[in-house]
Amino acid sequence: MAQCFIGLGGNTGDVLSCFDKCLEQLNRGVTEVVSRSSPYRTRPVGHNAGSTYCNAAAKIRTTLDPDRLLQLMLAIESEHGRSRSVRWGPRPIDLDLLLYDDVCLDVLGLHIPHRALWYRRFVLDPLVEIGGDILHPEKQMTVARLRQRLLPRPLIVRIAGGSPQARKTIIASLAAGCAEADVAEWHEDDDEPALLPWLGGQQPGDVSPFQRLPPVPRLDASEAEEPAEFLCWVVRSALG
Ligand code: PH2
Ligand code: MG
Ligand code: MG
Repeated sequence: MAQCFIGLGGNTGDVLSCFDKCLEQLNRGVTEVVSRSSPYRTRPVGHNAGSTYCNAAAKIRTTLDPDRLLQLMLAIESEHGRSRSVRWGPRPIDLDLLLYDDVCLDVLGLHIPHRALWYRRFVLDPLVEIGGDILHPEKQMTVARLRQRLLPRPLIVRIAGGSPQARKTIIASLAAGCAEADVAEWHEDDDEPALLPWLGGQQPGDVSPFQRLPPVPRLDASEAEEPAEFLCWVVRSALG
């Protein structure tokens, strides 16, 4: 039996009763719900995100492999009216596979642990309630510690990689959009920031400089279509 954690979120309709129904459906046959967090009202993240969200987390046990479990979760989501027309749009239910034992998997459509779990307060707050001592297998930190490192204000954000001009632009736009964050360029001898977004840039044949940054708090923004916008939502999700 694998031990997994899933994140639940939603902001349309009767979200709490939808959580109940989804968890009932996940508590049958090959999957068992072991515990669940209380619901949290959270600030919507994303410019299409709509009104206040409700988020929660659940611990489950299953004999399904990660792919099958994800298929089951997607089937339950669509049964409850989830459509995927607007990225980050309002939704009755979003079920995210956060952790599956200590599996690290990065294939098309399936990223375990969930890529954003380590810096999103709307994921970490409920997760810590039911599994604070669980170790994030990639970051090698407990989820309680991952959450705690986001609490000091201002939130320290340092920008690495990219051109000096790209860094300048990003810093200005983050400083304007996120008042509770202290955003500046990264210098190697700085104290560890809360978030260290990397804007890309690689010498041919070199080990990626990104790989040389510490696993926490590095964050690869080099493939974002709109890095300034992407990072603005990242920082807001870390502020909570
Ligand atoms: N999920 C999103 C986008 N924005 N905001 C909050 N507060 N909670 C969420 O679960 C959430 C969100 C996309 O999955
Ligand atoms: Mg999802
Ligand atoms: Mg989600």
